[in-house]
Amino acid sequence: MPASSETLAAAKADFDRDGYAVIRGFQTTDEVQQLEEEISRYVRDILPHQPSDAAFYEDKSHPETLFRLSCLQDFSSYFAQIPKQERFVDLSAMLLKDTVVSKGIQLFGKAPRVGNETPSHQDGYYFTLEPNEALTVWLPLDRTDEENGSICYVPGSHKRGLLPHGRGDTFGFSQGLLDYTDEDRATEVTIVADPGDLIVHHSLTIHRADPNRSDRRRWAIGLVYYAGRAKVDTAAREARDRVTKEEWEAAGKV
Ligand SMILES: O=C(O)CCC(=O)C(=O)O
Repeated sequence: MPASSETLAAAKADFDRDGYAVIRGFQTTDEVQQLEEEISRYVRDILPHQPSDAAFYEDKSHPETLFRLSCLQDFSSYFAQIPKQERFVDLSAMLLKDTVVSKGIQLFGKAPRVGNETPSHQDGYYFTLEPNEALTVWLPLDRTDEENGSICYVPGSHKRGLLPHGRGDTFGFSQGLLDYTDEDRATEVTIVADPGDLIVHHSLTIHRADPNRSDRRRWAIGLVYYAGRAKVDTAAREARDRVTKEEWEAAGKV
């Protein structure tokens, strides 16, 4: 069922004030089920023919430790059409007050017991935009809670601008916030969500997630949209790509 105008207005108010919003029951059980089936099909039939950086694992010799499927839109017509769906485009355009450009769709996984932490960061560090106006729509495929690595947000942090990031130890999120303060930790909000819910955050909102300490999987689909007025700062992007590549090479991941 499409979100009501009241729900959308509330999401806009939350997004503007806090830098994130949650819309409960945005997708039906059948839609979530279809996403699940298409991911299974993708992993079974398509992924084996894709470059090695299309998927990342905590331990490559254990496929069940999958934590990222990147650039799904490039390798699958099913996943390519999802970011084009009106409901996601219209929601993103309304939140960013602009036209939006889709920048892809990926899977964020945390496998039971081994799923690593997501260090505190702002997506805008990776996006390198001027102005830094973008968002990520996050669609949980599993219940996410304090035990399996829910996303935690620092409300209002999108108003602080882009903060310094530096090298961390987490492959796939190599750059974390240099100064995640005690106050940030004290004010962070953990989002408990169910499959079908939609979570969305601004590119400057500080967020992080704990490791998965449970026996339950924590998977989510992420869709990124840039505002039409946001332009890529190519020098910053090249510098960021260089840092990432050097780190991956040093870690023996590429
Ligand atoms: O799934 C996660 O743990 C992190 C996702 C994230 O950082 C993002 O969607 O921007």
